[in-house]
Amino acid sequence: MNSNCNLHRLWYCSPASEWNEALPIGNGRLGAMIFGGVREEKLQLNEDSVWYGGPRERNNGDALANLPKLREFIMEGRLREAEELANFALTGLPESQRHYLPLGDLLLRFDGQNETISDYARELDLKSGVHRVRYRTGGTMFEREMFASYPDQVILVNLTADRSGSLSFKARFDRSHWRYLEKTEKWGHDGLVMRGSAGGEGGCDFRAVLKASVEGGSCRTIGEHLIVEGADRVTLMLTAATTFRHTDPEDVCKERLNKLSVLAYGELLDRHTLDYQQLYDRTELVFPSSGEEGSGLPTDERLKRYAQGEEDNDLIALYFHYGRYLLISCSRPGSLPANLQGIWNDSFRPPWDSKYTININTQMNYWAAENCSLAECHQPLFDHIERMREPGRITAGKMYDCRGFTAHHNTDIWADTAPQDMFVPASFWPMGAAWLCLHLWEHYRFGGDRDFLDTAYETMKEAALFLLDYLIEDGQGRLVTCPSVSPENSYRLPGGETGALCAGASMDFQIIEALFRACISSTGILGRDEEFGRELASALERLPKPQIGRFGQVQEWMEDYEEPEPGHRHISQLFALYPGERFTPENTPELAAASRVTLERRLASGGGHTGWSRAWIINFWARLRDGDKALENIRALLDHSTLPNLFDNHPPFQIDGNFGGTAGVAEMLLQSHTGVVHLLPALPEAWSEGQVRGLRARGGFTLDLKWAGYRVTEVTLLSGSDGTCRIKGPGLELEEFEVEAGGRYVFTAKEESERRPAGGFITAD
Ligand code: FUC
Repeated sequence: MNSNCNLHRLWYCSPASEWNEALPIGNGRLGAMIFGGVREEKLQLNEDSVWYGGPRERNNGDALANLPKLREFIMEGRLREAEELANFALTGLPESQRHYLPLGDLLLRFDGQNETISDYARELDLKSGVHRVRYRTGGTMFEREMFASYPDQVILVNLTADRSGSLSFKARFDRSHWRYLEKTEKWGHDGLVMRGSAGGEGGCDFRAVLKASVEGGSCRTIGEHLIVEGADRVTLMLTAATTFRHTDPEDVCKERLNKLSVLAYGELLDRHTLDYQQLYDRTELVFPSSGEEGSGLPTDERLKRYAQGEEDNDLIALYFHYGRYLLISCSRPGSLPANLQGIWNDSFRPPWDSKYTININTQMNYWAAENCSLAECHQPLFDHIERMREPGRITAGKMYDCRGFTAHHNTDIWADTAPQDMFVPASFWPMGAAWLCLHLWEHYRFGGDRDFLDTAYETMKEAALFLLDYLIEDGQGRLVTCPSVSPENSYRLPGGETGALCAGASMDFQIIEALFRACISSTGILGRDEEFGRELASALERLPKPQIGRFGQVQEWMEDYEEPEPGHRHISQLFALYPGERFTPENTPELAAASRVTLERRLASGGGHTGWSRAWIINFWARLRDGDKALENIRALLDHSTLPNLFDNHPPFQIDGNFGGTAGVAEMLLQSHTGVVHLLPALPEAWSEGQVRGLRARGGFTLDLKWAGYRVTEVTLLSGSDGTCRIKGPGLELEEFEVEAGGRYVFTAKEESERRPAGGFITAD
């Protein structure tokens, strides 16, 4: 194993003793958590479409009739009555959407290996997307290589030993000790099939199929076991499918494995590596080797050291690279989007159903997709938004008598859009679709694909149409959402009544403004629908304006209400700072200053206590150009909210913080939301020198960047389209210049200009 590559490798000196120590592999659709045990290896398996139950129409048929009353209660400040009525009339029927389930486990039992174990190590090599386990026992060195191949849609386990004939083990499937399993049967002398149903009305049937290819020794199947004896080398191929995508998933799995079994392991590995590296290798962050003592230590030790206050910039780079690895592993074209746990879940009743919470969490899962050069991995989210349109139209019409499509704060495998739970602070928020649609717009802004926008615009427009109809006058000429909530916070009225249901939460009009502006820009770019654009523009003028409250903070609601929980984990009123872009230090200095106050207040009252909340805070500080604060919160993320396998810890494990943290690091190094490519906008004191390759900026640009002494020393820009570009950064200010599609532009600092902030750069080509 390569030991000096600690920027791209998680490694440990002992097997995982629990799930949060196991290491993830995945190809978007298939996932496994690998424990690396010696006498028993366990791969806890997932397939993205194994969910309990089928599609349902859950919209509450009493919503519409009660809507006027509900609005009246809210406008009159009768919150208790409003919330009671909302619980009756808006709650989905039934209350909950569907939940995600584990596929099962693959267990390998190595009975003969009872002697002392030495030289144990397990690693996740991010460079190749391969997990390895190695140990010595009885004088023999054993090695396993495991990965999930996207091109071949299989999980591979390759077992070798340095002494011939020494590989013997028994393999079987398990699914919580059979209680949730229909049946495992042998498939010839070298295969097993696990058959089951995910349960619930209309739920999917699933199959997992295993096939062994054995060199030397023997392979046979007895009952539910596959038994290998005295082999030199074994390759296990595993695949799975459900009736979500196939009428006969078993046939699909078997055909796939039969086809692949004629190929050598090396070929399958090469195909995987080629595919994986094409994505992973695009981006790299390197800090100068600072002789940090921790970097040679196993990952869990490093994490502990860092939490105790030691420096370890390489650990931050590793965390950044790992975020990209995780996105590649849980969201690939054709898969479902990354859910609350990406794809990795071992529970039959996972936290929040391991589905899609769309009042921050699913969006955060994709914050690193564009700027970290993984735009393809964004595609499953776009497919899902498309699938939400029809259910979302029904929800919009039936619950609110509105055109367009809407979704509340959750969705599931079936793209359900009706409210989730009977939990007022979260459930009755009709903004989920609108926020998701901004991801379509961002994808266009980064990549510049006009054909994509041509299609995406229709979806964005439908989300905007809903809002045009949903907005009501507040009595002062303003257009407000009602009912709504500011996710998932509550407020206190001057009379003392506390509630969450409201009219015109700040986040709502920030999202609406962003969506309407995106639609208006799109009509210009596409040259169509100008009339609709004008309609949106006039509605925009009537939206409430952001307000600054009595503490100097950005108001979360239209009134400066008292907050019963000032350290709340959601910081929705700063949507316009990030991921929105309406608040910037340059264009809205007062609102930027008020954003700072808002953050400080949240943090002073215990905010940032969940992983994703902390990750959001990193991005906020980056947008406020405060690198030291951003880094302070990266430390807090790794210290309080990161598990031994570097998974984000809500607690429990929830993957959003990994992606939010990764996006935050990128946001510290490059920003492009103001129309300028801004290099090193939030560089902390501890990062005086470094280099990053393959970050993307809006406008179709990809950048490589080196800096030293806190100043940009070299920047290479690749342009994906014809147009113009402006770049600025410490020690660098470039006037707008013309770029061509495919053009590569290099700017290097002149030796003597190192202390000069502007103009000291020459164009190399
Ligand atoms: C939102 C958050 C919770 C959690 C859940 C999945 O409701 O407020 O903290 O992340 O989603």
